[in-house]
Amino acid sequence: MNTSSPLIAADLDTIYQKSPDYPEDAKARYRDAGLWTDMTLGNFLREGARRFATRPAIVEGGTRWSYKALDHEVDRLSFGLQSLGLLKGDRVVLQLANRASMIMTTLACFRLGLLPVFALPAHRSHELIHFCTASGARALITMADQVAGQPDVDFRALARRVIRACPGLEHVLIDGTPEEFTSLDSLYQDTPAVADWPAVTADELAFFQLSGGTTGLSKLIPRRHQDYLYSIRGSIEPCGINEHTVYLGALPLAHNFPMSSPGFLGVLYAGGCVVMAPAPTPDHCFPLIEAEGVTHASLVPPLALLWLNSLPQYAHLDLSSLQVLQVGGARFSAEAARRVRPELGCTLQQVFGMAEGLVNYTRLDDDPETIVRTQGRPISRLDEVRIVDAAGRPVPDGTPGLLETRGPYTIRGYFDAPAHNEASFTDEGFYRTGDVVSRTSTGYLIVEGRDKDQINRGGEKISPEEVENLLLAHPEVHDVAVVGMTDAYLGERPCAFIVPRGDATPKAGELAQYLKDTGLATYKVPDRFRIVEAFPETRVGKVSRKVLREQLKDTYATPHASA
Ligand code: OOB
Repeated sequence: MNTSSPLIAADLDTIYQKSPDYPEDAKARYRDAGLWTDMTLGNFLREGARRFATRPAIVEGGTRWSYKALDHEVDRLSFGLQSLGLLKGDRVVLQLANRASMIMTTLACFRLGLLPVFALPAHRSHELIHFCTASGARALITMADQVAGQPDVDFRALARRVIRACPGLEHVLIDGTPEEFTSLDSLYQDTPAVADWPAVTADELAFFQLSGGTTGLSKLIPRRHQDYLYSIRGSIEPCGINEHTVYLGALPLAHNFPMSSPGFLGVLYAGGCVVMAPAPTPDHCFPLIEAEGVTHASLVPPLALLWLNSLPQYAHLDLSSLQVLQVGGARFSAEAARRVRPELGCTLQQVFGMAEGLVNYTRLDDDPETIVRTQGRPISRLDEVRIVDAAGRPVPDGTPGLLETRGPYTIRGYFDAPAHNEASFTDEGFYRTGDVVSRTSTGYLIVEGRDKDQINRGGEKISPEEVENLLLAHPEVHDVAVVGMTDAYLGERPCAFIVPRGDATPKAGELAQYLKDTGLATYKVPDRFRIVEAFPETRVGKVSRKVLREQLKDTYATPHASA
């Protein structure tokens, strides 16, 4: 690739060197099979603007954008981003709420070849600093409190903290009142800053998503146009998406699930309409379902339960337009899954996916038991799924084993992480998901558990090591182990076992506050702290997390932190 143009980021070659690519034979296979095409994430909307011209693309509150209008707004914002001097290949950390501006900014970045790093609204300065540093970002696009829907968080104050820690950051753009920063709104311009836009091709990098993290900080996941677009196109049919689809954007749109499974990108690809929900709770979502005739929504299991349990209070609303409720991100119990059809009156679609690639769906016409009991089957016939024992030998159907996968939209390595990639990918390029699954005789996967050091808090992933490292720096903490405790609502919550330093008596509330003050996202802060004298050990002298988890079993019902 020739990157020596003044329109292209000077360090783009280095970014490519650090982003593992598919081997040539695999590329040829995916292209020859017609899965990968020349289309890019920046130009599919051009075609949409022609085909679906005046049909609604986005609804936010009382405002509607047609496909043509959306395409035009994306152009205008692209001109503005370019006028800042941002170049193809520059990394831009995006942290935006579920608003039209999130979609427009994402598509403008794709169009210009800027590489967004998709942060979540739940992230705080600890995470943002890592994303900016690890990616070498030139810009951070975040929001003012009044548009974030999180009144207790000052995102501009977070941005100030990030700037102090990241000297390479040149621009902070704010959706909403900018204070000393640049307003995102002011960048919608009618004239191009530069006559020629850099060409972006389908084999190039498109953006970075974030791994749930098992070893400390999240890894950046490099995604390219052709593989990501395939995962989007491949989702349309199994999810029953078409130009009549009205999709509720309820989960944070920066996450892979509501972005591409089929997510807002899949819905826009197919000519449907994306309705922005300011929050995923029934009070926001149920009236929107009725008012906009929402046909599809996606949720994590705790929210699906909340929706089901809230139905009696909303009996006056007509939710009958809802055809499909997708649930994924964490295990949805068969018991809850069984309630969806009779209570909500729509088809449940279980979604078992990962930001690294592989996505499994139950199909809409599957028999009810398959929908309730399994987490679906892969999108593609070229998705390779291996279920193996600890020695790497395949296990028979019905036997739980470790899931390894390779395919047309599963990455071959994390960004800038050679040592971690050695452990996370096999020599043949299979991604070791760390999920323990079994396969039915019909090829459907059932998630049985996990063999990775991660806590899944209702779909939000937490790396114990990241939290432990922060707690170890606390003056009253000698040693720490963070483990997941079972929780009826969230599936799991983090609990920190603490061995105090000397005679210190650290308090739960203070430790939780300490973590928040470091800028850690609140969902990662343990719900419970337990002070212990020493940790149980395994036979080889390591902390036995299994024994710690067992110690918690009798107490997990109490949701608040206690010492
Ligand atoms: C999705 O992506 P990530 O990257 O936040 O998390 C992936 C991990 C999986 O490896 C698995 O451990 C867990 O989340 N997971 C599930 C699940 N869906 C994801 N565990 C049990 N049952 C499920 N249905 O979470 C994600 C990405 C795209 C689509 C859907 C979910």
